[in-house]
Amino acid sequence: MKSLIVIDVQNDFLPGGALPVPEGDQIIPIINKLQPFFPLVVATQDWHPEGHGSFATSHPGMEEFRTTTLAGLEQILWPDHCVQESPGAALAGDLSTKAIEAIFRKGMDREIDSYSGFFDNGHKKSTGLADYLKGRGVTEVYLAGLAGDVCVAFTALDALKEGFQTCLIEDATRAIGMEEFEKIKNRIRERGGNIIQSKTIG
Ligand code: VGL
Ligand code: ZN
Repeated sequence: MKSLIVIDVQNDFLPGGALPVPEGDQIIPIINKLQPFFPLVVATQDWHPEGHGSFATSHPGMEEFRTTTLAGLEQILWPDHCVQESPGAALAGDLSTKAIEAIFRKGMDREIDSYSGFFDNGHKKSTGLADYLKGRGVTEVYLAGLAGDVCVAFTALDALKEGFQTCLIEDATRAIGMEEFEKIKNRIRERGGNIIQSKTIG
């Protein structure tokens, strides 16, 4: 049984948002069209408290997009984004949500970032997504959303670790950094994942 996981399709990641992914809005009609082909659709939502440790503004003197250490891990410092209950944290208005059965939130711990929909970046705390999918009989996951090189890719790598057959739908994602995206797509392939196009689904 297969599931579509829609990752972080939130206003702050769209053009005009706080942490815009170039062309991020272009994936929304594709994701809407894909949903009817899946017996289960779930979503994730980046959901940070104000003053989250991944925000550059939480590190006086540090600039956005520079790297520091958080919870002992390398951490890119982002603009403030997806603050809990802010309009930027809401799912994109054009995203069809009728078929989304559950939404898994992440990034709520100030002290550690959470790119994957399954675990925080230190792999300490689970969101429950893997158990939920397994409980629903899912064996294959298809990934779409934002950003391709960050949360979508980290979710793909964790899905493989959790034993799911994993397909990243390339035209249903956009990346922040194109070089990073190429590298991490190769890592996903090396670990047994597939990079596919939406036209092959249905
Ligand atoms: C994301 C950077 C920071 C994402 C979330 O959803 O890809 N990227 N937080
Ligand atoms: Zn975030």
